Amino acid sequence: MKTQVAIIGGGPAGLLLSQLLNRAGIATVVLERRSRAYVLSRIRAGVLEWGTVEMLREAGVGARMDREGLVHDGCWLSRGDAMVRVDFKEACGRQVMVYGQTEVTHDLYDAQEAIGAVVLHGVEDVALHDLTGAAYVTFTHEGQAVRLDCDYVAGCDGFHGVSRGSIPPEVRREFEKVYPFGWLGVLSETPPVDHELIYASHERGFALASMRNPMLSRYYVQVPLTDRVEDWSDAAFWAELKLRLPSAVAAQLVTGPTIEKSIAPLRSFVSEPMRWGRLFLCGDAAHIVPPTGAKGLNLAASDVHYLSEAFKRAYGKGNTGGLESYSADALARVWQAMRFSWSLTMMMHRFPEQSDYERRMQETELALLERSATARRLMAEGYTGLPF
Ligand code: FAS
Ligand code: PHB
Repeated sequence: MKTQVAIIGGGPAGLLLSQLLNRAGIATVVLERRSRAYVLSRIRAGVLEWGTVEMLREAGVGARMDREGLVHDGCWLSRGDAMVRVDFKEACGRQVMVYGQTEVTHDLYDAQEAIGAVVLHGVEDVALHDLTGAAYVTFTHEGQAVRLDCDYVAGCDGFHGVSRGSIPPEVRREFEKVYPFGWLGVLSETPPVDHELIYASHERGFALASMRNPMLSRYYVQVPLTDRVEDWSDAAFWAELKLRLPSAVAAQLVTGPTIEKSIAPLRSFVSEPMRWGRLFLCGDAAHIVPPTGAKGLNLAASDVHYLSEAFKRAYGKGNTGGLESYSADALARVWQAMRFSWSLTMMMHRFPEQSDYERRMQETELALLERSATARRLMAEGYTGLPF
């Protein structure tokens, strides 16, 4: 096989890149290990920065999002019964869209099918070759060994993919912080407890009240890393969530059977550079953020913004400047999102070893948000996403 850009991974990053490049007349082949159904079964992000919203519209996949998505002007942060609202629109003139990653991926798959993009599922043994020369990819598909010659490779295969590891260890520099807790998340077909998100810090630990639509709620509670999903009955989850939400909010909580329950560990991770020869890393293949700042999916879109623009310049105008500066351009925005996600995680969670002084600092951070329009603006800019 031969193509212009080989894309490893059919998650949000790979599919969005494929959609944008094909609409610009650039040929791609997407190689995805799992089935489409498996990819769509994963419950992940829920909040889109406005830059991501505009990219999806530009990619021709914004129609259902605009019909079914929920535009939010702000969110709440609480500590015990104290609540502070951050009004994004008032603070920085921007909003966010609540629309699940599952739906985004669904829309991307449908759009890719409609334009006849090449997306291969059930691909195995992907290997990247000669990345500083005439790059090519080998893989197995439907029992056949295949070689795919290409001009470039986009590594969109997530944290556990093969792309990052194809960059020699002596070239790579990795930065990591692992948090001493995870998030237990549930989906329930119940009305959300509030029409906006509530990030709750509490002596017992962090909790988050989110949603997917007016009859589908998404809730999380911070749990020790040793906890397993089977340790948590629905009743235990609802009881713990109520203890951590402000009491006036907890009194409004509509509980019900959970239809999904999972535990995700929290880490901050960046691998530099995001380019090596003809390989360009995008999304979770290059970086991981704790979900506190709702940045994971949005950073994947951010990388795709820079890389798709760079490919368009290279193929359209013969100008490879964007490809040369891709790693620096993408990382500048990645590190800003890393800082935001890390700072919100440090502010809102209960750390096992933290001192009374550190807990006071957390309380004071929240009090500063209440007192200072400047602090709220910084929070609003970080949450709604800095301009590309
Ligand atoms: P993805 O991991 O989504 O996609 C990579 C794709 O590559 C996968 O489909 C995989 O099957 C495929 N692949 C891997 N190895 C391959 C190989 N060798 N060959 C071929 N294909 C291969 N973000 C938020 O903003 N908010 C959240 O609440 C949130 N919750 C999360 C919960 C969990 C459990 C996880 C794991 C992540 C969560 N995230 C969240 C982050 C998540 O949304 C990612 O940022 C987002 O999926 C990134 O998209 P991609 O970079 O496309 O990576
Ligand atoms: C979600 O709805 O899944 C969600 C929302 C905001 C976050 C994390 C997860 O910060």
